Amino acid sequence: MPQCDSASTVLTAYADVPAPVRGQVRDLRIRWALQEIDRDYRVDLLDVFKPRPDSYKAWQPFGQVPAFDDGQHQLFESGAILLYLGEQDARLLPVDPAARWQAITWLFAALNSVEPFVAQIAMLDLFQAGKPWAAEARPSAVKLLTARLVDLQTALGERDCLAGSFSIADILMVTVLRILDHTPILQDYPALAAYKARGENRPAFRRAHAEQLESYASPAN
Ligand SMILES: N[C@@H](CCC(=O)N[C@@H](CS)C(=O)NCC(=O)O)C(=O)O
Repeated sequence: MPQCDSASTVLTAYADVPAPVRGQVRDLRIRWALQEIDRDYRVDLLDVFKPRPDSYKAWQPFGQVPAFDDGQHQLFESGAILLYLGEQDARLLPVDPAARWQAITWLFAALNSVEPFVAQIAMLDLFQAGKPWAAEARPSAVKLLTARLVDLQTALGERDCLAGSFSIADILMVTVLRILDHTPILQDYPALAAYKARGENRPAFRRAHAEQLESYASPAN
């Protein structure tokens, strides 16, 4: 298994998180990429419920996870870490310039054009649940998201992957779409649901997902 206590590649994650966000925390993106290329890594676990120390903020300025260190570079931001890993392995980022730039373009699209709309729904449903204004804001958030999902489904068309072959763009887009798992929204987008399922059925995703869940201190409920 790539997760290995003596590995020189280090990733940060949380020691425990509340049930609704298990399997969603963004260290999953990096675990998945590392599993795809069979690279050993170890995980530094942080307490999500405690303020992160200044020493950690010198590495990840916002105190979030994931952060990454391979002994050469200390990085943060899941997209940047994926891009860095992609630069090192054609299984994550094609070498052909046209396909490579398509993948990089879609990586940014997942982060900038889709994730904010998806994350807004999770914010309203999971993190602000019960607030009257959250219920009021939801229909307009769904409307904005709908426009993005319609266009994303059209752009994906009949393709299996966003940029020719599987790449870091798919790791990002699939993990972004998974943020909607607590809702039935993707049922209205069968091609996107099938695309997400293809990603989740990859052996590397399954291993990464299992390792993330196994790392949590308290049992799932
Ligand atoms: N843009 C960052 C977002 C990282 C992020 O939102 N991390 C969450 C976990 S998925 C976190 O650490 N949240 C706790 C906090 O913000 O204090 C990335 O993609 O790496």
